[in-house]
Amino acid sequence: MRLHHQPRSRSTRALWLLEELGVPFDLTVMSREDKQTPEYLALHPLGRSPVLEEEGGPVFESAALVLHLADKHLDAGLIAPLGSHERALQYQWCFFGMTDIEGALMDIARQIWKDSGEPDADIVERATERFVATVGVIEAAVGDGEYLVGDAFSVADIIVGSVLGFARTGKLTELPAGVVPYVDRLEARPARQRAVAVSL
Ligand SMILES: N[C@@H](CCC(=O)N[C@@H](CS)C(=O)NCC(=O)O)C(=O)O
Repeated sequence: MRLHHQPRSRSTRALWLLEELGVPFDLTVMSREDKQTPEYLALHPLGRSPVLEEEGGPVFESAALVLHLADKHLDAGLIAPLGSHERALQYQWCFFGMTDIEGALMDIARQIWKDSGEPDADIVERATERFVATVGVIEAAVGDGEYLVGDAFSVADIIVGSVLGFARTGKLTELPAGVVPYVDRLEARPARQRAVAVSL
């Protein structure tokens, strides 16, 4: 099994999960340019990171990889039993993270990181409002606990934590104060730190 990883990209999520599992894997560390080679485009037709190469062939989409790898190692306890309510909640937060939260952040990023012209302030303001509303939902769900689902760290925290972390590392918008302890707790995990330490 080989993970194709570009540092500081969404593939860090999959690498974080692998580090949490502590299973053996091969790692290819790529630059942005490496993703446009014919060899890599054969693995991901749009040249994006991550890609996981496994026995049956390549798989892409960071959240799919996180869920799939956790499924392959159920004994690690990072994903709840199939069909359980906890598993449903983990899916809920993973999809919420990948669509509502990341969608709002990407709208901001597309304005702030524009190649030319000024960011559209209305788009940034509306997307920021959407982001803050989604963060309120996460804050309420974590409440006085430490994690999103039950009292255990899971795939839901990897996806939501990495998306919220992107607001900070991408300097997109201030993280609302109430969610900072949750994000800090996740980012302090040794597995996460090992994943972000990988560079080209
Ligand atoms: N929804 C996909 C998005 C993948 C994606 O867009 N990855 C970015 C890096 S974060 C990428 O490779 N963009 C193309 C590029 O950098 O040239 C996922 O979560 O895996």
